[in-house]
Amino acid sequence: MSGAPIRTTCPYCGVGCGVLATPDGAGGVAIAGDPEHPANFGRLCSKGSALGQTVGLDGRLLAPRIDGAEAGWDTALDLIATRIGAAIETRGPESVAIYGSGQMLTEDYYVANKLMKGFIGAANIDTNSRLCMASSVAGHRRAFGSDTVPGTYEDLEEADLVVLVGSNLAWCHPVLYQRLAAAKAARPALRVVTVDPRRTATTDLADLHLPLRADTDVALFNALLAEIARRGAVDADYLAAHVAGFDAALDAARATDAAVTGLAAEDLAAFLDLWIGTERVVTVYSQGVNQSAAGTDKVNAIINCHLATGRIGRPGMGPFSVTGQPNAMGGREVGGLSNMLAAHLDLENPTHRFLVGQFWNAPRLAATPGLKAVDLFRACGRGEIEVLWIIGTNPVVSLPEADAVAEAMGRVPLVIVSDMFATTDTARRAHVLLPALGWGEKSGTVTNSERRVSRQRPFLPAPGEARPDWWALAEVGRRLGHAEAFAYESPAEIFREYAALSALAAAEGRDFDISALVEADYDAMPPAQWPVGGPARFFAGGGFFTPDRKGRMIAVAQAAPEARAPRFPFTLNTGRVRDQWHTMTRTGRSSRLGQHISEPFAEINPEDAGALGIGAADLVEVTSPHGTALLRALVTDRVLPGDVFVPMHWSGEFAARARVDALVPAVVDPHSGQPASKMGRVALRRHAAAWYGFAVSRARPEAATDYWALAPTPFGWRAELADAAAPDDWAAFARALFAAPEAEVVISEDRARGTARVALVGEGGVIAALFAAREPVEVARAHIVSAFGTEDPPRLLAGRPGAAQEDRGAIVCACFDVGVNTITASIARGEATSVETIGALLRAGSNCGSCRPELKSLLATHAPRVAAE
Ligand SMILES: Nc1nc2c(c(=O)[nH]1)N[C@H]1C(S)=C(S)[C@@H](COP(=O)(O)OP(=O)(O)OC[C@H]3O[C@@H](n4cnc5c(=O)[nH]c(N)nc54)[C@H](O)[C@@H]3O)O[C@H]1N2
Ligand SMILES: Nc1nc2c(c(=O)[nH]1)N[C@H]1C(S)=C(S)[C@@H](COP(=O)(O)OP(=O)(O)OC[C@H]3O[C@@H](n4cnc5c(=O)[nH]c(N)nc54)[C@H](O)[C@@H]3O)O[C@H]1N2
Ligand code: SF4
Ligand SMILES: [Mo]
Repeated sequence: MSGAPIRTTCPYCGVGCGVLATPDGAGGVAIAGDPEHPANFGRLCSKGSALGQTVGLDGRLLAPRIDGAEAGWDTALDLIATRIGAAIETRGPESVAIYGSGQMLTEDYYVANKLMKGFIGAANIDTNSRLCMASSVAGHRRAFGSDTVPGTYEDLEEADLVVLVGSNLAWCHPVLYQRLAAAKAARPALRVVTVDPRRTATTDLADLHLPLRADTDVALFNALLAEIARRGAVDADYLAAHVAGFDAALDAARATDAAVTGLAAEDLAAFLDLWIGTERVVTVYSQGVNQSAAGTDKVNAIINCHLATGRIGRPGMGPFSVTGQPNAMGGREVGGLSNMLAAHLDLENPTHRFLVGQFWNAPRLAATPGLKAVDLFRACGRGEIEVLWIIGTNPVVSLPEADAVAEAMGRVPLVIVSDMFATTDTARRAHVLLPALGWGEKSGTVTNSERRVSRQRPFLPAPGEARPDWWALAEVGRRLGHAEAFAYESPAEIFREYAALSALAAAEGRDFDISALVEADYDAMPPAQWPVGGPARFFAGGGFFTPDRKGRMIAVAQAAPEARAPRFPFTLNTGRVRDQWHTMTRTGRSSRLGQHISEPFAEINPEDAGALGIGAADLVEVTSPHGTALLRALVTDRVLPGDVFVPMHWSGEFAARARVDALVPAVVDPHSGQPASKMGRVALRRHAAAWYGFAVSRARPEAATDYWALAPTPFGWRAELADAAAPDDWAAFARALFAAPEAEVVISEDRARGTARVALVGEGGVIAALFAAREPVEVARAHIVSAFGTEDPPRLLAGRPGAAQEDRGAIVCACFDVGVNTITASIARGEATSVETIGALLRAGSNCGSCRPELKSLLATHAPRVAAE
């Protein structure tokens, strides 16, 4: 397969960018943005641009395994079906559970949902979207009567004010951010406000940043609603015709004191003026809103303001929940959550149940909602689940109280994991491993944040025995005796069945309708926004999906701030970095992406760091009642005093103790069941190690030190290390670390100063190098990474570039490998004076543009002082 580019869709974030993939015929692929896709019009971010680096077969699971031994598909599927059958027989259908993912394609999801809810007969299927979108779903359903996203991406460009609440759009939805940045550049009157306790890369675009105290968003938007009413800014006609619940919502809003937000009075006033005074306003929200015990209330507090002003469903106006995963939206549509049926039909609604049951010809359609993710794993821990099938998600890393989750899995007699890799923290705990097709191999559809259904098309052959998830699910369905219901031969057949079901849903007055696609040529199907053939936006003229067709304002109260427990005085905020995707099973393999941030870290305010004696580059132990993590301290005033921010990405595959969800308590929102992933309570302590190290190697090091973190480089690996006791014999230590007992050793050691530099030489030159010291090691890491493999041992061990070379520093631009030192030097010389000149001179930021916010902040901090100053 090589030649013409294949049109497909990016497998990362919910922006859902179109990708042109041109296979080279040797397993590789050239990647470009699809200029015709309406989500990105040709743009891609750093992760999308690096997709070619993540499709290799290195480390792939290529055959089913039972208890660690390779097995044929038949054996594995027979075993699964037999055990599910027996579980249903002996302990009832509720003893079987599926835990899926917004990274499954719609067709996979449809079959999983049908199998579980229709044929196994319990609704114990939930997905990682519970950790992600559940509060938005619950908020939408309360306000709109359905899980409807009213607006489109164009609204961000057409608005006069875009408010980003709990959203780091620059790093998490980079192409949407770029569309917004471009719109603002073209029309500077467009205002941007960020609402986030942290200053992020996104804040650079903002005219106003509101660093509110964690979890006080309800108070902020209640203050806005009260002020809307006070200034007479309500849309009385819209309210009278289309909205119920105004009075109660306003009473609740008036009872709230905005002081808990901790915002400066003038910032709050500026925000109220801007929002109330700007008709075209879009309020975008993401995990700072959803991932909270008050997530659903936050969503409704925001929607209330849009309903009260009638600013919804018109160009440039409306609340806008951006989705995280490539198919978070598709999963919601297809009934991936344990309390929904397919096609936005409700599990609680007897008419809807009847329709779906009849359509599927299902022998025992589930009658009650199933367990939500956190409860599902608690049930595992209580020994109530016999068979657990995990598909496309890594709960041992991503669920709160993650150590308890790992333990709970140990109580399940049969754990099946479908993944592309056998080495994930979750896969390592499976009894049966099923090899799944990955991006580029699998075929189906995904829906993005603006309700646009796009095709993921295959351009690589299925490797080994890997199969699509829908196929494995359907095979189990057939083996359970439902041959006809699961007789699918292709994703196209599944999609057609689903599209036909959506016609029934639409006839019932539901919003979701893709029935126009029943006859579509599946392979050629262009991106289509739903309702297909209908208007692009919802609710400008009312028409909500409630019994009286009115939208609902909901009375929401700000919870009183929790007293800080003296033992755990810090608030643990968690989230994402630019170049990693979740638990790093794919992006963790890309050397391009691994160089932006190569280590797990904790952002700590300088005030707190000072009080605790934590210096820059120290290691810090973060402890909660549930677990501990060991991380690099990043001392920065980007976080408020009392807060600490830790990325969610680093797993047991890439670091010793950095799974932050081991620390996060399993507190959930009462309406949505979504965990409060950003508001744990922790203690911080400086970790004193006897030595620290930096290493590069060809093969993956076998680190067993207290602290280690690994990242790939173009020639192998880089590692950060630290331990409580320094080895007596560095040469022996290095040989063990790099599993090279025979290697020749070049060493330079200063016992008095406690430094050691070791190079191991094997076949073809240097195979590894270690730099150790009593303090966090100061060597030019980017230089060592690029010199490794080309320099002789003494020059490599010198640890810094020769006079003729420069040390690029940490990589900022992943596309062209441009380091921070190169950029700041050019700025300091007065050559690079803008993001554009940096692009022209150094190329940085001129391809995908994901680093442009960072370039902007470098320009702000490194611009040369004018002599007269
Ligand atoms: N690079 C990258 N991009 C991704 C992903 C990835 O793994 N990597 N994952 C995708 C997925 S699945 C998702 S869900 C999205 C998530 O996208 P985002 O929600 O934008 O990302 P997060 O970093 O989780 O959190 C956003 C912000 O919420 C802030 N926050 C924390 N507490 C509060 C609060 O109480 N109030 C407010 N207002 N803000 C708060 C945090 O400081 C953080 O900056 O990203 C998607 N895109
Ligand atoms: N503390 C904290 N925790 C969080 C969050 C947070 O902000 N803070 N965010 C939460 C959110 S929003 C999310 S979405 C979750 C994400 O958390 P996870 O879903 O656990 O993260 P991923 O790394 O995306 O895991 C996906 C797995 O599926 C595999 N995979 C990818 N595609 C396929 C496929 O087609 N088929 C199969 N069978 N496998 C596939 C990948 O190799 C990987 O192992 O984390 C949540 N956890
Ligand atoms: S913004 Fe980046 S990660 Fe998201 S879909 Fe587009 S290319 Fe993929
Ligand atoms: Mo997510």
